[in-house]
Amino acid sequence: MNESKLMERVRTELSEERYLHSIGVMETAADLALKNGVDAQKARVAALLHDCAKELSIEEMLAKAHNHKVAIDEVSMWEMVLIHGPLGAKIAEHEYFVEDREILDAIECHTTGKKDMTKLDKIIYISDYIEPYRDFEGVSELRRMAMEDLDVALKFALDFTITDLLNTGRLIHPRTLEARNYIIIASSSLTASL
Ligand code: DGI
Ligand code: FE
Ligand code: FE
Repeated sequence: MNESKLMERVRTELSEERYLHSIGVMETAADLALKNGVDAQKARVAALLHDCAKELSIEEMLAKAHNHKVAIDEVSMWEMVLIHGPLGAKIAEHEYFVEDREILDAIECHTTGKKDMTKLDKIIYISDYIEPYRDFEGVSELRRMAMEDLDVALKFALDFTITDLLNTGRLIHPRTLEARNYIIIASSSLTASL
């Protein structure tokens, strides 16, 4: 499917608000891709589809997860919002016919992150946080960081998520912790080797 077909389809499947969010992520991700030497077209497709599973009902989500053999771990069982990343990747593959593994992987990990994220994974995670419609305290600072250094922005965003999860008493998914630990270790070994 070409980009305008994808946009048309996403528009009919998602609410107006979620569609506008996805377009916002798409523009931000394309910008960050160009700045970081990443294929902007891949970033646009991953961004456009990243939340394609977000508005399914719980019943639909569980049925599709079952059909596509998406394993639901214990934390995701309690925090079902976490399913829309891995399930979204399957829907992008089977319902939007995306074949590119890098795009599917970026959709898959866009909510929690994971260890050893690619530049495209980081761009989608961060763009989801800073797209123009997002409004929270700290968003301008995060936007500035993202324009300068993806890893610094990613660490800030993960800290922000984890702090919020702690403050609201929610479960922290192991992949969220792995993403943060890994980015700190990778950044410091980078500095140490200089
Ligand atoms: O789908 P979006 O709203 O655009 O953004 P998203 O995919 O980043 O999802 C954000 C939600 O995911 C937000 O409510 C926090 C939640 N989240 C992210 N990591 C974790 C988490 N929730 C739990 N319980 N544990 C996590 O580790
Ligand atoms: Fe999402
Ligand atoms: Fe999103």
